[in-house]
Amino acid sequence: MEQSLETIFETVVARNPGEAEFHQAVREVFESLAPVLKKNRSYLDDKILERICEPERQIIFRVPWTNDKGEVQVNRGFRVEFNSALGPYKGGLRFHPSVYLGIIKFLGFEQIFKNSLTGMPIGGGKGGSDFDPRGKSDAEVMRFCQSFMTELYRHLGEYTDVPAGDIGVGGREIGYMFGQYKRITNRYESGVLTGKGLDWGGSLVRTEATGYGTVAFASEMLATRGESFDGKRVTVSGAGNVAIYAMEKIHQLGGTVVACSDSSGYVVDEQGIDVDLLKQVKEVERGRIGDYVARRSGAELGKSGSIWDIPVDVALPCATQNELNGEQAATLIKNGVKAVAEGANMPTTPEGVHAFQGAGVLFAPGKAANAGGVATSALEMQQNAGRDSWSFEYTEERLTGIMRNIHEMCASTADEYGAPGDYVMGANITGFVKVANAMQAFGLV
Ligand code: NDP
Ligand code: 2IT
Repeated sequence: MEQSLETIFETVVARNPGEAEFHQAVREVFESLAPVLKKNRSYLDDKILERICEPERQIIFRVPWTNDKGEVQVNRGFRVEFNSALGPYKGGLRFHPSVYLGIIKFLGFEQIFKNSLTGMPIGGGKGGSDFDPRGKSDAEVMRFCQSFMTELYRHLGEYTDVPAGDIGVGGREIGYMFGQYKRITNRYESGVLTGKGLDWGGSLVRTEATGYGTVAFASEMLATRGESFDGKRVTVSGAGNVAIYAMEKIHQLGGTVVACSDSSGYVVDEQGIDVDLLKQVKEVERGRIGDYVARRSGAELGKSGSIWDIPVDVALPCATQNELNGEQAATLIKNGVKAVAEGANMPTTPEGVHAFQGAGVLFAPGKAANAGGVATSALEMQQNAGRDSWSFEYTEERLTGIMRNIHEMCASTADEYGAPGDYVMGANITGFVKVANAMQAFGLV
């Protein structure tokens, strides 16, 4: 990293001790920015980098609730309102026991640049809790969500801050939170949350959007080398919202997903994952990957070290941060992987990213490849503002157009800055410049 950037980075680390994932996300962006600062020193003079690394507002709060035995439980809630230069804070809520401030800040920081790349009027934010929804009854999840929203509502609004889902937060949780927001505020403010149910202000394609969008981005990358998903073997890690709809789209395009996973292990299914069965196990029954294996002949639980040991043409990490490391990347490369696109946020470690790029593998960073989810959230906000609802076909067309545009911008920016094919640099620079210019236009804020 260039010296001026290294100095600012060291300050960020010192000011935010113990937040390893946040440091990692900041470093990755900074590593792309030297040529931008060379072209435009005013970003340094105006302290844009120092300002962009400091959230506009961070809210940390107590979330008390009672379990089904009547025992009092206490969790911690977070909302980091990172940057509102381009629009209201926008980004998901994550409910997972690993959540702490450093995770929410890394996700919120990524969200600033991702949302900028979508071309939609949305700023960056993220929130969540260390609440673990696994094994909880619907009634417990409801009481938790109501308590969470009882504090959070005062910070939200369709023009202020608009949460959505992320790990552990889907349609059920959004329903409980929207219901509580409506009750407390006495307002039917559809645009305050996205990922809503289709009967009460949700958008068609939002459920599918992140997975479909990731596959759209990967298709665009493959097309630059005259290739497509047709006939390709693919691994998709995870078995949640992003993973399931990535698999569905790959099969529509003629590829075969031979492996997927959850935190209990991975499954290998050489005939191709049966996505309908996986939806039944994961979305309806909230079961484990082993339940899929038990009901699918020919599928087996993976026995070797990791899901990345399986030889494939394309790999889509769609579970969680740092799930694909340098050694695993080397294995994928040895086995002939052609393209990797991040459906999850920051799933590849820096060593993994450098390995793929060094080997000439097409590599799409999450902030570009998984932007289809938040972009479709913005389309949901647009429909809510217009009291309108669009068809599946029209909404998917808009999503595909947005993903093509992001690919095009990342590729052309990488070309312009002398790093053709470097989608990491292309995404970081394109996302950053727009936010930085807006911050400068607003004066010192
Ligand atoms: P879900 O909760 O629907 O699914 C998450 C999946 O990842 C599950 O299979 C889960 O397994 C697995 N997983 C989660 N944490 C871990 C862990 N620590 N170790 C191993 N496996 C884990 O979440 P989503 O599909 O929505 O999110 C997946 C990723 O995509 C996240 O990185 C998220 O930030 C990102 N993302 C999501 C978007 C969205 O619209 N939902 C938009 C853009 C990015 P298990 O059930 O066993 O925990
Ligand atoms: O990481 C992400 O982009 C999301 N979890 C989706 C955010 C949103 O507001 O739809």
